[in-house]
Amino acid sequence: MIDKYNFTEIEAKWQKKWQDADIFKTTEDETKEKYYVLEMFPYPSGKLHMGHVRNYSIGDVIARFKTMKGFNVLHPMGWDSFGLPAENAAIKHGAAPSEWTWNNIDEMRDQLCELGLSYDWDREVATCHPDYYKWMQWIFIQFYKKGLAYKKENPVNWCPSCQTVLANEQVVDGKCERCGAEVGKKELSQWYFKITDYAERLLSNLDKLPGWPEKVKTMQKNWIGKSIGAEVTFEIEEFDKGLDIFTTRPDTLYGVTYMVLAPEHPYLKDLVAGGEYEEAVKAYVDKVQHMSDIERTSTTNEKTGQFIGRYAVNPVNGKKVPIYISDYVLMDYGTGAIMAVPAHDQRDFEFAKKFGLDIIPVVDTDDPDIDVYNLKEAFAAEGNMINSEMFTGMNNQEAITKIIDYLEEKGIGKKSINYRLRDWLISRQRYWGTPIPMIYCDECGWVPEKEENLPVMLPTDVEFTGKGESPLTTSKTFAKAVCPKCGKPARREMDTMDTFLDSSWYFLRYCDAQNEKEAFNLEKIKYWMSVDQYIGGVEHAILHLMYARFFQMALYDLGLVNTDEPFVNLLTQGMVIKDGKKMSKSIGNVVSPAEIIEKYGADTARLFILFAAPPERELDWSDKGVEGSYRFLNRVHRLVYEFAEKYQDVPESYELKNKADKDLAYAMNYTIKKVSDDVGGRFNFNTAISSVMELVNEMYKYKEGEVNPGLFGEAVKNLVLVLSPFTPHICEEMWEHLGHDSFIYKEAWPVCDESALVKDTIEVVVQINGKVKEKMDVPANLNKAELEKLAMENEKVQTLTSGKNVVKVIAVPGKLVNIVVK
Ligand code: ANZ
Ligand code: ZN
Repeated sequence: MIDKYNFTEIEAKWQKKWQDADIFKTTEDETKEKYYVLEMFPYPSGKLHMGHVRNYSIGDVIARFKTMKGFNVLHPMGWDSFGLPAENAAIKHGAAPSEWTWNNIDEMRDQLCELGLSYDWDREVATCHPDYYKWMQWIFIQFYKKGLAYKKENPVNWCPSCQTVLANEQVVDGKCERCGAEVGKKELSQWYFKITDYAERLLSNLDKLPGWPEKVKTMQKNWIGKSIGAEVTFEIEEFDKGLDIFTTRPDTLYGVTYMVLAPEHPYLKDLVAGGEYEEAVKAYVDKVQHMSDIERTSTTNEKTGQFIGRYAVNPVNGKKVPIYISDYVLMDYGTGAIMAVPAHDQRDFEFAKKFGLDIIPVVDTDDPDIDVYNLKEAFAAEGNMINSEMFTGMNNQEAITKIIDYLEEKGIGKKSINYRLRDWLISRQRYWGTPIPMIYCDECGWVPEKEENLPVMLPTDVEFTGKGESPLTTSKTFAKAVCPKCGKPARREMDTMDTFLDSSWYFLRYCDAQNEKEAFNLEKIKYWMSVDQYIGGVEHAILHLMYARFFQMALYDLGLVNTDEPFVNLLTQGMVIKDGKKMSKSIGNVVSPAEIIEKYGADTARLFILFAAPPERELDWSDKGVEGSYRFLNRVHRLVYEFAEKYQDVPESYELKNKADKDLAYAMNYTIKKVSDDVGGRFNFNTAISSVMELVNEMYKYKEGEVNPGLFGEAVKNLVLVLSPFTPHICEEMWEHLGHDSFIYKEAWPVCDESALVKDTIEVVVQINGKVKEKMDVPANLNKAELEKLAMENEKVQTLTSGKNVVKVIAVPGKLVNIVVK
């Protein structure tokens, strides 16, 4: 009797067996080559979504495949479990953030197990666990001691009605997400990491990452935003300080017609004090204060600004130019002041048009459609210098270097490099995060907590009202501390860390997750790092990956790890969409993993997700596709069970007796090769699965004829083996049914017999004057002359060429013969 494919039973059975036998546990083994495959760990929201299923299915296939290939595979999972949602739940439902979080973790862990994922759960980490955040605090202190952490005043989002600090994501259209009040700014002293010290290395190291998608590297490059240019000092009339500006176009110095300061520029107050423009300037500054940088730098807004009643002097030609303030100049880039060249910068062009300022071209072009003395928009391309004294006539690129040399010689400017990358603001006025382990003493200032006192525990005697600076301030016990330096009473830092810190080193902790003495042991890091394959959503292409790279570099410089890049290869999986749209509650097109697993089983869900699209592309959810995957697994199951019933005592060795045998041997070996290449190479799981489907078709065809049990048994065995990384439960079940008492997960990956792939005969086409006229099956190993002879003897060819003059015959063995006739 043929058993029905009962996925519910099979999947529960194997998940339990795997767990009981602890088969996914990994330890360092110097005799084996290691392979570290990692999926981005989830935030424990409580429910798995299809994006997770896709991400983890991809990782699981790779992990299982590499294991079968003989690698010592590290495949861990954990929880990015600090963050705002837990705190919001506490405010809304009164549940303690820790309780809410741990319940969610338990639920999500169960869901991951139901997918049959091969994680070594002994290495599980949760960033909200004191065993983890203790070491987070320890790392913070190492960074602090190295001068990588500092405190500085910075404006934060402040809701005047809730009396609370808001995260950027809590500000919606400038209003408080909770109460709808207009959000303002408040100056708070905040902690920063000096990621800018690493700007150049974060940029140049990208060249060492050939295994990363180009688009991700480009996004990182743009985020770092390196600009090479010059700093030039302009004198201000009747003012004792020079005005430094940053420009990427020193070649345009002779085209400067005005200057612009950021409204926050430190000179501004003194420049306007007591003057006739003081009031107007103040009013403008007030207006800009409420705008975000995005609004300020928007290219679609009409330009605004205010003359400040002052003039600067161009250091190269002594020309006097007016000074303005405008929102399009930002204080925290370059020097917060610019020289404006309307002829060659579009923003300056629009500003000059609006305020009736001069436009002086200094770069000309051969383009007949552009008249630089009568521009419709700024001319930003290359060209030859005009109106620029001794630099006139040069190519402008050449002029850039020449002018910088000149500025340096005269002592009025110098070469300068700027990065868009800002220092990382890491403090949050939140409860559910890692406490920053710093103590403020009136005598000693900021002092790190003693390492033996770590972790600085999150207190539980706090209130969640949604009001006030941070729930931590409501604790009666937390603030009180003793200065680690002088022993006097002192107070603790009330801010917690940005959760991006937690996720910047979790991959290191996985290498040594249970270490109670260190964050991680260097020897273990040396064995496992770097991560060979990292997999996650492209939404993390900038921040998470940048921060993790920064941590790795800083830890490397501290001698704590042995590589300065954490992830050798990166795969960014595409989104799961339905009906052409991103799955979302508001559209109502969400398909829940639990539903699919209940109806079809985890193997079907995995197979569909891996088959429906290459991993980097979008995946269009299709109920039909799921149904198809389910039918395919049933078809495999039937085939295997029928074989096991019909043929017992199958011989180990066999001979290929006829064409059908040879064809099946070919199909089997071809599939082994194809799946090995597709999974081992560029992760083309979809084409790998197609080739398994073709093999199944071949096997159904084959069993209708004369069956060679040894060969067929071999095909059945290999079919189950190559399918097992994709659909592990059903494959374990079939493997057991075939009489094996081992886990298929521990089996060796099958090897392709290349000799079976050599076909005895091969098809070649015959062309006459370049047009295909005939196809012939010929022995595969023919040489040119033999092939030509066979073609000319072919009956159809003879008819077609009869009476004509054969001018030339070109024979390409294995492919074609072209006969040229007149
Ligand atoms: C004169 C000039 C002429 C400029 C020209 C450009 C074109 P990137 O490439 O992004 O680094 N700039 C400098 N500091 C600024 C600030 N704080 N806020 C807004 N704009 C600022 O851009 C550098 C250019 O942006 C600089 O070169 C400066 O304008 C402007 F034909 O100087 B340029
Ligand atoms: Zn002290």
